[in-house]
Amino acid sequence: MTYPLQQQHFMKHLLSLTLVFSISSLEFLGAAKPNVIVIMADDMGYGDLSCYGATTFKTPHIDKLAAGGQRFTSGYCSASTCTPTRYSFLTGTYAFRKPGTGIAPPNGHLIIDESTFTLPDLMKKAGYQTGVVGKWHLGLGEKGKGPDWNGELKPSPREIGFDHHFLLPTTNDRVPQVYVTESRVLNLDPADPLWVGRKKPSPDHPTGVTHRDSLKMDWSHGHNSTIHNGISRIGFYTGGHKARFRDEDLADKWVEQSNAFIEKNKDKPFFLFYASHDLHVPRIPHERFQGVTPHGFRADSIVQLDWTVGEIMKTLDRLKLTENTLVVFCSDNGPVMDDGYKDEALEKLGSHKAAGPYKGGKYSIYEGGTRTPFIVSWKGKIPAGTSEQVVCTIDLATSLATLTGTEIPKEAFLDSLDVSGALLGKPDALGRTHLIQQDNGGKGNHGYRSGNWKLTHHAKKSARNIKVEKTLANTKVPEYQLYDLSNDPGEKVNIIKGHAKIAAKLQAELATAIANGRTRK
Ligand code: NG6
Ligand code: CA
Repeated sequence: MTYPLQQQHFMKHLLSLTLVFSISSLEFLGAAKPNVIVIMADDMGYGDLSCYGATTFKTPHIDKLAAGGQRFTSGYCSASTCTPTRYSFLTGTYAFRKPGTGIAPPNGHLIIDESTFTLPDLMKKAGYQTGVVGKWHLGLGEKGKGPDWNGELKPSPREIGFDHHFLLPTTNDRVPQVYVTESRVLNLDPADPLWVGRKKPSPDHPTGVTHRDSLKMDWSHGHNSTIHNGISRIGFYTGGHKARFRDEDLADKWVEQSNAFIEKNKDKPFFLFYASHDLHVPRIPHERFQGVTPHGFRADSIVQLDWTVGEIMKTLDRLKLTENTLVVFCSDNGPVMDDGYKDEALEKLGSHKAAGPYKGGKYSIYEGGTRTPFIVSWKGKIPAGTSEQVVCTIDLATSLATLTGTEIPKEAFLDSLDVSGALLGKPDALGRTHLIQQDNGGKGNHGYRSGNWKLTHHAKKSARNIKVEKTLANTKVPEYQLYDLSNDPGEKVNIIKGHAKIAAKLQAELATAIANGRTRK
């Protein structure tokens, strides 16, 4: 069949248009699958970075991320302790929905069921290589059994979506001080098996109580069991001497391992969860960072963490991946000063405000417990600016699904909302309209932010509990309180009496969100 000349021209034009379109959609697809690195600090408060108002020390590398990307002023983690925030970050579901997701003990089993569709599962489905480096604290091994320290640690992150892991099993104030990689303890000598337990293994076993004078950092509460590297910990262990690390070397190891993962996967899309241990106790930064701030090891550890971020960014630059990598910086809960060791965090605090203008910190449902630094950077793709949109670590799951064009099963990511537009700094894109904040969980304490209203609910039985609300030491807290964050970000004046209708509406919304079992439609 022959066509008139004009029509032939038109068809040629159409053909080249289609070609251009498919090339640009390929480019778009490429850009829609950037590498993703989530850097999660441990126990970092809203005011703990110079880009969030700290003035007595500098965090230039994280500041640079913030200056080139979106810096959120209402960025949250979902809980004010570590395990529930990490649980909800990886599962997209509020941790209070699943009992047993509070702070994990040394011998705790993996608390994420193998059948759960997780964020790393999503990223794998989207064609990514997935890895986690750093602090785990979500348990290892089967329920009822816990970790088999001398054998295969199964299930491990591998069974819930991570192709690769290089981890500190819990937190470093808990035993044991060994690395776990490829579901095993690294460098374990079978002739010197590792034993971990809750009871003193022998009457002469040295502890933080019996050998307190020998400690290089004294404990203040708890943390007085087995001694390793001059520091007594939570829990007991023996053996595994060749596998043990020095606290001072953790940050260097995270950099080495993160860089190795990036380098190995530089030609494929990758998802890296870099879970730093800084600035959790025991705060033992490397010797070269000790004393670099006026605040003792707590802020020295922040500067160390900042250095690790700089090293990872350097690697991205060297491999020319910066423009194809989305980097999120966040924290797992708000700040704490004395968390069990006498490291002078409080004595040397000076004018530094770790929680910024917010009330409470770690263990709290006030803003200071969960409103934390939150930065999203992607060179050339995300505009620089400050965003007031409400976003939460729990939202990364669904937002990354949108970003990578990947479908989420209906029964997954029950509370993870799509805030991808806000994360990318798109003009007029909205974040969340509501957020539930929890403490360590299980006790029924919740914060509920809806717009600029903030309702706090302290369950009756915990309203006098020092452990739940350390800052409230033995003062009675009203079961419900209401704050207007637009006028009173520091939650100073409880206005529930004059605003009964609003309080009742928020109370009902909170109760419904809990009862419904999900908040993602
Ligand atoms: C608490 C520990 C605290 C810290 C916390 C977990 C005591 C007295 N306190 O039980 O030191 O380890 O658990 O912190 O033992 S988190 O950031 O991992 O949630
Ligand atoms: Ca933490």
